[in-house]
Amino acid sequence: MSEQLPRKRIWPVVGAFLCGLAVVFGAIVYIAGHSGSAIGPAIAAVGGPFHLEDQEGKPVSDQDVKGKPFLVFFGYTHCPDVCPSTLFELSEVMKWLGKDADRTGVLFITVDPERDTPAVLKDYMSSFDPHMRALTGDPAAVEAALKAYRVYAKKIPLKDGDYTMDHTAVVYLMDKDGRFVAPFNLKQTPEAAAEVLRRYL
Ligand SMILES: [Cu+2]
Repeated sequence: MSEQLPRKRIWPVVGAFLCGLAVVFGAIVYIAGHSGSAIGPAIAAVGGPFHLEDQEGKPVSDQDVKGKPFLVFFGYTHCPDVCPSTLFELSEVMKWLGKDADRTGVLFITVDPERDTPAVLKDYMSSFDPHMRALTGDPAAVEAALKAYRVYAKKIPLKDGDYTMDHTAVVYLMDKDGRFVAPFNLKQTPEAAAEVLRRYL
Protein backbone atom coordinates (compact mmCIF):
# COMPACT_ATOMS: atom_id res chain seq x y z
CA MET A 1 0.00 0.00 0.00
CA SER A 2 2.81 2.37 0.69
CA GLU A 3 3.79 2.20 -3.02
CA GLN A 4 0.29 2.98 -4.25
CA LEU A 5 -0.02 6.33 -2.61
CA PRO A 6 2.65 8.30 -4.48
CA ARG A 7 1.40 6.95 -7.81
CA LYS A 8 -2.09 8.19 -7.12
CA ARG A 9 -0.64 11.59 -6.46
CA ILE A 10 1.39 11.59 -9.65
CA TRP A 11 -1.40 10.75 -12.11
CA PRO A 12 -3.42 13.95 -11.68
CA VAL A 13 -0.20 15.90 -12.23
CA VAL A 14 0.62 13.91 -15.38
CA GLY A 15 -2.96 14.35 -16.51
CA ALA A 16 -2.79 18.10 -16.08
CA PHE A 17 0.51 18.19 -17.96
CA LEU A 18 -0.94 16.20 -20.89
CA CYS A 19 -3.96 18.49 -21.01
CA GLY A 20 -1.61 21.41 -21.14
CA LEU A 21 0.24 19.79 -24.03
CA ALA A 22 -3.01 19.13 -25.84
CA VAL A 23 -3.98 22.79 -25.52
CA VAL A 24 -0.60 23.96 -26.79
CA PHE A 25 -0.67 21.47 -29.67
CA GLY A 26 -4.24 22.44 -30.50
CA ALA A 27 -3.23 26.08 -30.58
CA ILE A 28 -0.33 25.31 -32.93
CA VAL A 29 -2.59 23.38 -35.29
CA TYR A 30 -5.13 26.19 -35.16
CA ILE A 31 -2.55 28.87 -35.93
CA ALA A 32 -0.96 26.77 -38.70
CA GLY A 33 -4.37 26.11 -40.21
CA HIS A 34 -5.51 29.71 -40.13
CA SER A 35 -2.48 31.88 -40.69
CA GLY A 36 -1.86 30.60 -44.22
CA SER A 37 1.32 32.59 -44.31
CA ALA A 38 3.28 29.87 -42.54
CA ILE A 39 2.35 26.91 -44.72
CA GLY A 40 0.63 28.24 -47.84
CA PRO A 41 3.66 29.65 -49.68
CA ALA A 42 5.76 26.55 -48.91
CA ILE A 43 3.21 24.38 -50.70
CA ALA A 44 2.77 26.84 -53.53
CA ALA A 45 6.54 26.88 -53.98
CA VAL A 46 6.65 23.24 -55.11
CA GLY A 47 6.68 23.07 -58.89
CA GLY A 48 7.28 25.65 -61.56
CA PRO A 49 8.72 26.07 -65.01
CA PHE A 50 11.11 23.52 -66.50
CA HIS A 51 12.55 22.97 -69.98
CA LEU A 52 13.68 19.42 -70.62
CA GLU A 53 13.41 16.74 -73.29
CA ASP A 54 11.69 13.37 -73.25
CA GLN A 55 12.90 9.89 -74.17
CA GLU A 56 12.23 10.66 -77.85
CA GLY A 57 14.42 13.75 -77.68
CA LYS A 58 11.32 15.97 -77.92
CA PRO A 59 11.35 19.21 -75.90
CA VAL A 60 8.95 19.18 -72.93
CA SER A 61 8.14 22.07 -70.65
CA ASP A 62 5.69 22.64 -67.82
CA GLN A 63 3.41 24.24 -70.44
CA ASP A 64 2.95 20.84 -72.12
CA VAL A 65 1.19 19.41 -69.07
CA LYS A 66 -0.94 22.49 -68.44
CA GLY A 67 -4.62 21.64 -68.32
CA LYS A 68 -4.01 18.12 -67.04
CA PRO A 69 -3.47 16.86 -63.53
CA PHE A 70 -0.08 15.23 -63.49
CA LEU A 71 2.33 13.30 -61.32
CA VAL A 72 6.03 14.09 -61.10
CA PHE A 73 8.63 11.74 -59.80
CA PHE A 74 12.39 12.29 -59.73
CA GLY A 75 14.85 9.41 -59.97
CA TYR A 76 17.36 7.70 -62.22
CA THR A 77 17.59 4.55 -64.30
CA HIS A 78 20.50 3.02 -62.37
CA CYS A 79 18.41 3.11 -59.18
CA PRO A 80 18.35 -0.39 -57.68
CA ASP A 81 14.94 -0.37 -56.00
CA VAL A 82 12.88 2.74 -55.24
CA CYS A 83 12.65 4.12 -58.78
CA PRO A 84 11.77 0.91 -60.62
CA SER A 85 9.21 -0.10 -57.99
CA THR A 86 7.64 3.38 -57.99
CA LEU A 87 7.47 3.40 -61.80
CA PHE A 88 5.91 -0.05 -61.71
CA GLU A 89 3.27 1.16 -59.22
CA LEU A 90 2.60 4.24 -61.35
CA SER A 91 2.19 1.97 -64.39
CA GLU A 92 -0.50 0.07 -62.50
CA VAL A 93 -2.28 3.34 -61.68
CA MET A 94 -2.20 4.29 -65.38
CA LYS A 95 -3.75 0.92 -66.28
CA TRP A 96 -6.59 1.47 -63.82
CA LEU A 97 -7.23 4.90 -65.31
CA GLY A 98 -7.92 3.31 -68.68
CA LYS A 99 -8.90 5.96 -71.23
CA ASP A 100 -8.55 8.70 -68.61
CA ALA A 101 -4.80 8.08 -68.56
CA ASP A 102 -4.63 10.20 -71.75
CA ARG A 103 -6.00 13.13 -69.76
CA THR A 104 -3.26 12.97 -67.15
CA GLY A 105 0.50 12.99 -67.28
CA VAL A 106 3.25 11.18 -65.46
CA LEU A 107 6.71 12.68 -65.64
CA PHE A 108 9.78 10.80 -64.49
CA ILE A 109 12.54 13.40 -64.30
CA THR A 110 16.09 12.15 -64.02
CA VAL A 111 18.38 13.32 -61.25
CA ASP A 112 21.27 11.77 -63.20
CA PRO A 113 21.42 13.50 -66.61
CA GLU A 114 25.05 12.41 -67.00
CA ARG A 115 24.00 8.79 -67.58
CA ASP A 116 20.31 9.20 -68.41
CA THR A 117 20.37 10.31 -72.01
CA PRO A 118 17.13 10.20 -74.03
CA ALA A 119 18.27 6.86 -75.55
CA VAL A 120 18.91 5.32 -72.12
CA LEU A 121 15.54 6.61 -70.89
CA LYS A 122 13.76 5.25 -73.96
CA ASP A 123 15.13 1.80 -73.36
CA TYR A 124 14.32 1.97 -69.64
CA MET A 125 10.75 3.24 -70.10
CA SER A 126 9.89 0.40 -72.48
CA SER A 127 9.30 -1.69 -69.31
CA PHE A 128 6.59 0.67 -68.07
CA ASP A 129 3.23 2.11 -69.09
CA PRO A 130 3.60 4.19 -72.27
CA HIS A 131 1.67 7.12 -70.77
CA MET A 132 4.70 7.99 -68.69
CA ARG A 133 7.33 10.30 -70.07
CA ALA A 134 10.90 10.33 -68.85
CA LEU A 135 12.68 13.66 -68.96
CA THR A 136 16.31 14.66 -69.08
CA GLY A 137 18.28 17.67 -70.25
CA ASP A 138 21.56 19.43 -69.78
CA PRO A 139 22.70 19.47 -66.15
CA ALA A 140 21.68 23.12 -65.63
CA ALA A 141 18.15 22.47 -66.93
CA VAL A 142 17.81 19.40 -64.70
CA GLU A 143 19.15 21.35 -61.75
CA ALA A 144 16.51 24.03 -62.36
CA ALA A 145 13.76 21.37 -62.35
CA LEU A 146 15.13 19.91 -59.10
CA LYS A 147 15.08 23.35 -57.53
CA ALA A 148 11.55 24.06 -58.74
CA TYR A 149 10.29 20.87 -57.10
CA ARG A 150 12.50 21.20 -54.03
CA VAL A 151 14.07 17.86 -54.78
CA TYR A 152 17.26 16.82 -53.10
CA ALA A 153 19.70 14.73 -55.18
CA LYS A 154 23.29 13.88 -54.35
CA LYS A 155 25.92 11.80 -56.09
CA ILE A 156 27.36 9.08 -53.85
CA PRO A 157 30.67 7.72 -55.21
CA LEU A 158 31.22 3.96 -55.02
CA LYS A 159 34.59 2.22 -54.55
CA ASP A 160 34.85 1.04 -58.15
CA GLY A 161 34.62 4.60 -59.53
CA ASP A 162 30.93 4.16 -60.21
CA TYR A 163 28.30 6.16 -58.37
CA THR A 164 24.79 6.00 -57.09
CA MET A 165 22.33 8.82 -56.41
CA ASP A 166 20.68 9.69 -53.15
CA HIS A 167 17.42 11.45 -53.93
CA THR A 168 13.98 12.59 -52.79
CA ALA A 169 11.47 9.91 -53.75
CA VAL A 170 8.20 11.80 -53.36
CA VAL A 171 5.60 11.52 -56.12
CA TYR A 172 4.07 14.99 -56.49
CA LEU A 173 0.44 15.36 -57.44
CA MET A 174 -0.04 18.58 -59.42
CA ASP A 175 -3.42 19.96 -60.48
CA LYS A 176 -4.52 21.21 -63.92
CA ASP A 177 -2.98 24.61 -63.23
CA GLY A 178 0.37 23.08 -62.37
CA ARG A 179 -0.12 23.75 -58.67
CA PHE A 180 1.11 21.27 -56.10
CA VAL A 181 -1.76 19.42 -54.40
CA ALA A 182 -0.11 16.82 -52.15
CA PRO A 183 2.35 13.97 -52.20
CA PHE A 184 0.70 11.16 -54.18
CA ASN A 185 0.07 8.13 -52.02
CA LEU A 186 1.07 4.83 -53.62
CA LYS A 187 0.62 2.91 -50.40
CA GLN A 188 -2.90 2.01 -51.45
CA THR A 189 -4.32 -0.16 -54.21
CA PRO A 190 -3.65 1.13 -57.73
CA GLU A 191 -7.42 1.31 -58.14
CA ALA A 192 -7.77 3.67 -55.16
CA ALA A 193 -4.77 5.73 -56.31
CA ALA A 194 -6.33 6.02 -59.78
CA GLU A 195 -9.53 7.32 -58.18
CA VAL A 196 -7.57 10.04 -56.38
CA LEU A 197 -6.02 11.19 -59.65
CA ARG A 198 -9.41 11.05 -61.40
CA ARG A 199 -10.78 13.62 -58.94
CA TYR A 200 -8.45 16.24 -60.46
CA LEU A 201 -9.40 15.64 -64.09
CU1 LIG B 1 15.71 5.93 -57.07
